[in-house]
Amino acid sequence: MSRAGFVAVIGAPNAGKSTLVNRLVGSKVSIVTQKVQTTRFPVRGVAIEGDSQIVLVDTPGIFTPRRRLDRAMVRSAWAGSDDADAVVHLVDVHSELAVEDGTGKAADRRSADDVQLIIEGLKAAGKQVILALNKIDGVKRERLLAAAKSLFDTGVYSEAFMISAAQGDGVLDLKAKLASLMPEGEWLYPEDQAADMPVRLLAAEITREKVYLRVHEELPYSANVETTAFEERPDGSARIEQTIFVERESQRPIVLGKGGQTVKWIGEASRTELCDILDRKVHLFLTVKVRETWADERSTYEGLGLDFDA
Ligand SMILES: Nc1nc2c(ncn2[C@@H]2O[C@H](COP(=O)(O)OP(=O)(O)OP(=O)(O)O)[C@@H](O)[C@H]2O)c(=O)[nH]1
Ligand SMILES: [Mg+2]
Repeated sequence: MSRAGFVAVIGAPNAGKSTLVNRLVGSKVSIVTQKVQTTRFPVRGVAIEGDSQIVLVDTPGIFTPRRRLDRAMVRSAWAGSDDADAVVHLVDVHSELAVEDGTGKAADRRSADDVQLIIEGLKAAGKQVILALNKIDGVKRERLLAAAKSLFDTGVYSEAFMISAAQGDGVLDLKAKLASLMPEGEWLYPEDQAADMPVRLLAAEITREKVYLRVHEELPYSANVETTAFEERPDGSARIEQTIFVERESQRPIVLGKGGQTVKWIGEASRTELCDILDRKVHLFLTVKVRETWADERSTYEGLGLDFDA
């Protein structure tokens, strides 16, 4: 009998959720950067293990929201976990241990606080989920066990795994467990389908990833990418037009770079990856615009499938 179901991967921003989903699926379905709050809306990826089809739902990080977009992202992450057959709470063990040692930076402390916020949320919901300690690479085993124990003692976890999403350690064990938790039933996607995102949105995500990779220091948080035109050309190539929106006039020159060099790099990196993913020649045209209110416009949320009024 075949099995199929949904697994939500939740966690603090930057825990490695998207990295894990990509690893489980075996191809890139969700963008990854070193910046917190990279994933903005639930992203599905499909993994297969024996007779089981596991639809992974990569979710935005859960944190204390301040702005409208934060609220919508966090709401969508919790909603993703409500609808799932199993939930994995991914925790960045580096940050947990750094905070314990007193060597943690502000980002580590924020991460540890967000982990507590999630544990409180799980308690309130009366939920038990799977704990996965991530980024075990370079951490001593005794320390991992101690970190796992203190989290496990909160009572919100049914079991614990130790993994490195980036390097793959422990991921197959986790995958086997998830497969066994899927309810019996017909597969939800064709066997050869790994991702489920409209192509215009996918193209925008790839470019947003390159923006973050290139200018994450200078651009705190606030860029959006929209695909404004996607045209299949008679020669089989695709012509894509996109706009990168920033919130401040001062951010435009950052994204453009000297003589347009930065945006050129972003366009070239995105185009190369899009050629690969779409398996065709791609012509990509980028424009950088200032739109102070993009994060407060209903259309932005509709485009991402997020709740404007969350
Ligand atoms: N050392 C180490 N780094 C990792 C591991 N997994 C992920 N990372 C890194 O952690 C950073 C964040 O990874 P993401 O997968 O984007 O994290 P996320 O949880 O999806 O982040 P948000 O979408 O912002 O919530 C990236 O720089 C990854 O390369 C791991 O197992 N070990
Ligand atoms: Mg992510």
